[in-house]
Amino acid sequence: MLTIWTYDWVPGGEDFPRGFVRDLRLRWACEEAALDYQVKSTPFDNRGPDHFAKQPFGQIPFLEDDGMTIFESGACLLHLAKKSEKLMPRDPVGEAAALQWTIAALNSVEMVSVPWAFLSWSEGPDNGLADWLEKRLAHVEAALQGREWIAAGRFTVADIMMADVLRQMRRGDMPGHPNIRAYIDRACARPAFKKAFADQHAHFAAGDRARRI
Ligand SMILES: N[C@@H](CCC(=O)N[C@@H](CS)C(=O)NCC(=O)O)C(=O)O
Repeated sequence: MLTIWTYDWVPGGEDFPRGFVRDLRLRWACEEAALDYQVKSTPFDNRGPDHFAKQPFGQIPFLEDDGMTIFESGACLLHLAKKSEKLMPRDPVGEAAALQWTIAALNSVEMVSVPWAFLSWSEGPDNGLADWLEKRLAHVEAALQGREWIAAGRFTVADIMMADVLRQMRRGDMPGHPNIRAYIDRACARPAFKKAFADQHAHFAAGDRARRI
């Protein structure tokens, strides 16, 4: 049995960060691959040594599998991808394509989009990183031209990562990037995404109730 670890509760409303907390990536992958998993909680407020022993930054998600623990959502997704061909093609070309796009989502898009999002809160969307972000999005937009999914001609773990990184920006209808907008919509229409999304909301709603007691 796999165990996905997330916080017991997160602040904020229904729109954010709930539905965007990164345990969703792991839930989504397990749902896509029909892997047997459970979700456990670690305190959001008081992050103790047990938490830091498993995630040295005191963040979530992390994953337990058969006595071992792994952190970083990208590492967790690639670990899960080893378990199912549904997440990662087994031919070398398809596997390399899925691998490179999973890392590109993290290291070429999210490395810009997360700092841009943080700056957006204080300076608005047209902040000092907007040009850099636009350049990265333009390349993703071009890569998606004529493609349903980002790698290997089929849905893979790279789509979980790329679609989630892109949707995290919450840029409305993604002006100027119709391929990205349609790609996010396609990904979020998948039953596995919907289940993961609903389950995450239910998890944090239970956290709300527990705090009221
Ligand atoms: N690079 C990490 C980022 C994890 C991350 O940002 N987790 C957020 C929740 S989505 C978190 O724990 N935030 C609280 C904090 O940073 O203290 C990953 O992909 O797993």
